[in-house]
Amino acid sequence: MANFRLPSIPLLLSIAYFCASSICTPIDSVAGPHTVDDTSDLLRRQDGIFSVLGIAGLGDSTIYPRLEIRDLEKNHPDQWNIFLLGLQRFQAISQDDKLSYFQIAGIHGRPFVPWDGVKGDDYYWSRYSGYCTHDSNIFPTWHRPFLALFEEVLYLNCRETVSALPNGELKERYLKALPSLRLPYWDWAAIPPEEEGTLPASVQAEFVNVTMPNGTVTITNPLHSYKFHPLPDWVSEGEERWKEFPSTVRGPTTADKNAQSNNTKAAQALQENRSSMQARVYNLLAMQHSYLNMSTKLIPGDSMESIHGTIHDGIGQDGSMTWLFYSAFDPSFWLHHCNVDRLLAMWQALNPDEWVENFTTPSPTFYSPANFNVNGSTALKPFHKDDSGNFWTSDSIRDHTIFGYTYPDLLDLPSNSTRSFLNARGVSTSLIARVNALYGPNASPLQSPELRDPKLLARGIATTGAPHFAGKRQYSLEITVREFRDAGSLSVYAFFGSPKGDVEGWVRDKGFVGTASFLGASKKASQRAHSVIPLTPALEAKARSGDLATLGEEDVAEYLRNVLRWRVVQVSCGFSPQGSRGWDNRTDGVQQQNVDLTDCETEKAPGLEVAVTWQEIEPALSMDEFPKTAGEVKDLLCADGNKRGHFK
Ligand SMILES: *[C@@H]1O[C@H](CO)[C@@H](O)[C@H](O)[C@H]1NC(C)=O
Ligand SMILES: *[C@@H]1O[C@H](CO)[C@@H](O)[C@H](O)[C@H]1NC(C)=O
Ligand SMILES: *[C@@H]1O[C@H](CO)[C@@H](O)[C@H](O)[C@H]1NC(C)=O
Ligand SMILES: *[C@@H]1O[C@H](CO)[C@@H](O)[C@H](O)[C@H]1NC(C)=O
Ligand SMILES: *[C@@H]1O[C@H](CO)[C@@H](O)[C@H](O)[C@H]1NC(C)=O
Ligand SMILES: *[C@@H]1O[C@H](CO)[C@@H](O)[C@H](O)[C@H]1NC(C)=O
Ligand SMILES: *[C@@H]1O[C@H](CO)[C@@H](O)[C@H](O)[C@H]1NC(C)=O
Ligand SMILES: *[C@@H]1O[C@H](CO)[C@@H](O)[C@H](O)[C@H]1NC(C)=O
Ligand SMILES: *[C@@H]1O[C@H](CO)[C@@H](O)[C@H](O)[C@H]1NC(C)=O
Ligand SMILES: [Cu+2]
Repeated sequence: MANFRLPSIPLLLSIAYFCASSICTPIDSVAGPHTVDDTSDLLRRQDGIFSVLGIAGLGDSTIYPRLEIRDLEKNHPDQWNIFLLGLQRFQAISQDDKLSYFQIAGIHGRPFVPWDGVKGDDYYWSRYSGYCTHDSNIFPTWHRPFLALFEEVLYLNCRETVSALPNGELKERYLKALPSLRLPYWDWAAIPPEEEGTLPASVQAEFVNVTMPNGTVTITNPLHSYKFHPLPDWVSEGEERWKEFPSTVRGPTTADKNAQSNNTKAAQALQENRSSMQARVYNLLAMQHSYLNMSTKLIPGDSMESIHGTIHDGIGQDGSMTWLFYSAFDPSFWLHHCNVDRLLAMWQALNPDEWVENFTTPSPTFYSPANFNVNGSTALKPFHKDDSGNFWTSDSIRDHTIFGYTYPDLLDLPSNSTRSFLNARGVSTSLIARVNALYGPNASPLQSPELRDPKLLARGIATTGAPHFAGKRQYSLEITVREFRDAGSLSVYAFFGSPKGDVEGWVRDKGFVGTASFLGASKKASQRAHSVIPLTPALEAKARSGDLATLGEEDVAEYLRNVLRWRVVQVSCGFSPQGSRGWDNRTDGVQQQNVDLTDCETEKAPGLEVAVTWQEIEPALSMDEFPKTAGEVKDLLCADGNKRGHFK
């Protein structure tokens, strides 16, 4: 890696150099005097190729952990303050600048323009896609250098913010805190700390307090939204509201420029669905040992991509995060994807021999056509690895620590080698215990170790979402759709018993079992996509309460035939100003937002298939073990081409 690194220059000097580049647009509370010196390394990198090196490329290659956002806020207040101030500064940079928040976020979806000079090939799709890779086994790996780029430029902004402070005690403290600052992750699957919800308050608040040399200053919270400056003239897909929204929005209250975020709505959705997400994360880490199957929703069964899509939908609530094209502008995108990268790193440590292999990815991107063959050495564009124009590949980012970060879950594992691949046997034992503690059937609330207390641990056991496998069976509701992009997201809800009322109240319905979402994306391309709603925890609860005689497959089949109901909800196909007031009930189980559907080119839930599968499981006998799958996944109930919302 040494040849990729910039020369190590003393911090203050490098700040001055950094300042010379045009990315130093002064902004309100953190503005300071800047000197101009066009020999800046960063300026050079900006004009030529920007090699994505992560924070490790900025002169100090020490590996520090990315922390959970609540841990950062509570236990590392100096880093927390610097993070907020640096993010505020980053967001204020002119949208004309290659290293602006706008342009870096814009790599993912809109505005569909080249970044760092990496052109799309000259085919149709470049006009309808960003660079982000979905529907692919390189979905998890493409986002790794993307995050490293964001983290590096965020860090540069943090560094500049600190350097602009007047000399004094606080500046000294911030200078000390800076080197260990990394992008935080948001763990949306773990049981949140007591008195906190799944969506951290710090992500919802419109304003936030930061400590400045003159005392506490209240600033606009850069985690709440990104405010476009100016708002681009989006070419929207029949959705005029994007041309109006002045900032990113979650659960937009209107379809015009007055739209506000309804973070309460997003927080509720995430809260009510959390235990289902815990079970999905647990099943993926504990029992999915194939890289391909883990990575993409194109393979039957649950996947990182599917799980991640459900969270996009949960926080988006038909706002920015719900749409691939606009999602990366919402600051929560970075916290969410940081967690996805963390889950990938954990999965890798648990399955060190599994990795990207040849695959044909059906969905085109800005730089790749439909049915593109990818493998471990496929370039992850537009992320340059060096000044000669080489790109990062899945193989070359396999070890995440090259970018100067790791995750707390991977620290102090039995093997003390942090840079090389971890010894499978040694690592697993300890990492398995950590995964069990966070996501397993006896999980405890998310806390930094020093905050753990027995009261909270006891609460964790009562609110767990992961299966115990007492019945030695895993039951899953497998959902397949032929995604029609351009038509927003599809969500499938499962219940024991028919849900009451309208969709808003469904997650609080006493029979609610779980939900799975498929993200909306670009036009026309369509393929079969898969997701899973775990049924085992809910069935185990029914067996405990006596409603279900046994967890054997005959009893379960009979029970589910009688009680299982599903509903399919389509969001974002146009926008109804009256919100979700206009849902109609269809006999086929598809609930449709009651809006003009002329922009949607396909039928309403194409190719929907719903099935219950089961598999034998050997339960874990200790915290150092995972449950093991035994034998094939078998079908229990199927409803192919039958969209009535139940099996009977
Ligand atoms: C502290 O300084 C900032 C500008 O750096 C200013 O916006 C803020 O009002 C000041 N706060 C107090 C309490 O003086
Ligand atoms: C900021 O701090 C002030 C004074 O401590 C407090 O009144 C206010 O509620 C805080 N604001 C936020 C957004 O936390
Ligand atoms: C926000 O969402 C909540 C929960 O869905 C709802 O009760 C509330 O009325 C909404 N607020 C606004 C301003 O739309
Ligand atoms: C991956 O998924 C495919 C399709 O469902 C299945 O046939 C295969 O057994 C799975 N592989 C593993 C290792 O789980
Ligand atoms: C949870 O439920 C809400 C409905 O309240 C839904 O919009 C959302 O997609 C679901 N999933 C998540 C992860 O929040
Ligand atoms: C991937 O395809 C290449 C040829 O395109 C072949 O040489 C290689 O063996 C394949 N690898 C796997 C794992 O199938
Ligand atoms: C890997 O994929 C790239 C395109 O994504 C292709 O050019 C290359 O030939 C592939 N390599 C192998 C060994 O298949
Ligand atoms: C860590 O590694 C070093 C050398 O790589 C070795 O000397 C040391 O004993 C190891 N420590 C532990 C606790 O394994
Ligand atoms: C839809 O069904 C629910 C109960 O299942 C009922 O309360 C509601 O009025 C129905 N809505 C319409 C528009 O028919
Ligand atoms: Cu995403």
